Amino acid sequence: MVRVKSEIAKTIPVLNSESNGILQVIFADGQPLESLDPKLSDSKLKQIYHSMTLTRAFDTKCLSLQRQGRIGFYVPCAGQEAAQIGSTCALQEEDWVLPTYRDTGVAIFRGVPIPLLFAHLLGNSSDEMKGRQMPNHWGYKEINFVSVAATIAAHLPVATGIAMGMKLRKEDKVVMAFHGDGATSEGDFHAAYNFAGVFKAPIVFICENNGWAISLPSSRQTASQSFAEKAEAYGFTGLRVDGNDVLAVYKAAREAVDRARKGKGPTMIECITYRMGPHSTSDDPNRYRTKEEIEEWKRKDPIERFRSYLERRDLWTKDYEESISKENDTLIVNAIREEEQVPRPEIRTMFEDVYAEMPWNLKEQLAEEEEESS
Ligand SMILES: Cc1ncc(C[n+]2csc(CCOP(=O)(O)OP(=O)(O)O)c2C)c(N)n1
Ligand SMILES: [Mg+2]
Repeated sequence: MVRVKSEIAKTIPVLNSESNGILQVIFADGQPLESLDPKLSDSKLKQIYHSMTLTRAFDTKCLSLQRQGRIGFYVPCAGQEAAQIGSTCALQEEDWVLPTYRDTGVAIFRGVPIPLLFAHLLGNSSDEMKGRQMPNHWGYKEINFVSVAATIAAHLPVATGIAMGMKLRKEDKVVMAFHGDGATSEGDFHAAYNFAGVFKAPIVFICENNGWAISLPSSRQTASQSFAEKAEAYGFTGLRVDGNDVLAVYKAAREAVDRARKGKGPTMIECITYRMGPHSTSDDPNRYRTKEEIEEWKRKDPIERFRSYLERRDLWTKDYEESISKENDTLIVNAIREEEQVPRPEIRTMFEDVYAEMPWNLKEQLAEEEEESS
């Protein structure tokens, strides 16, 4: 049993006997624990489900596009939709997110249009990153979605800093920062958590414990009993949540976001989930994990669990599934077709946005490049 002792833990009765100290709202058969059900409106529940299915369909398509050589690289998120969307759903529009390369569900739920995601993966001239960022390392300024950092955990001190800034400016906003189990071994993780705790920053850390950091299992990542208890050392609560249960994630995140907004400081939510696919399209997980493990987690698919819950509430039918699946497919197929026609960014964009006034050496290189490509 995990030790959970802080104030927020007392407000959420996480320690029900069936879940072994892990917050769970929807059981495997779709039955909710009535006392914990956040009782979201029908339309919100459907919006969450639709986003989860769109994320899965987009993810599946991207893997196949990479195999066909139509995009160069992709980082899949299948299996983690509940952790990503349940948490993001607790935020308001003006809040900030600092995601990882795997958080496609966060981008989709925050409203990044599918064509823009493809533009980025293709690195075409519609890409807001102008083809300069590694694939999956997107960022969208207008929606307070901070560009993904490839250096694991490097965004966490930045996230805490943003939250501290919000507090100093007396803004009513919250930061949500995502990281993996592997990120907890980085110095930046500890610096970010320490500052967040000391300065009571309005931040919620979402730790997506997906079992693996590339080929290193989370059992080898720490000698602690859980990742959540690391937050306790920094003076704030870490909760363990069934990361494949979208309502459990939402419930914990909602409480944490509300507390942060009220000035009550940070919370960490460890979402226990699973990376169903490879680490990236450059990885072959069959070399380091068993088929049995993969099969076991397939049975805990977060989308299926939520579907059973919706069906019990008469919000899901086969016709509904067919209609959203068709809608998702059409959106995805049209978007990739259109984005593949968009030309590459102009060469000059490679030299822009660093200096207010372009220095002579870059001007020279730019002129050479333009001459060669003309
Ligand atoms: C500072 C740093 N060290 C190592 C790497 C190489 N690397 C890329 S992803 C990764 C694993 C991260 O695992 P985790 O935090 O659990 O996130 P996940 O990939 O499982 O979502 C590593 C070690 C890196 N990008 N940055
Ligand atoms: Mg991981």
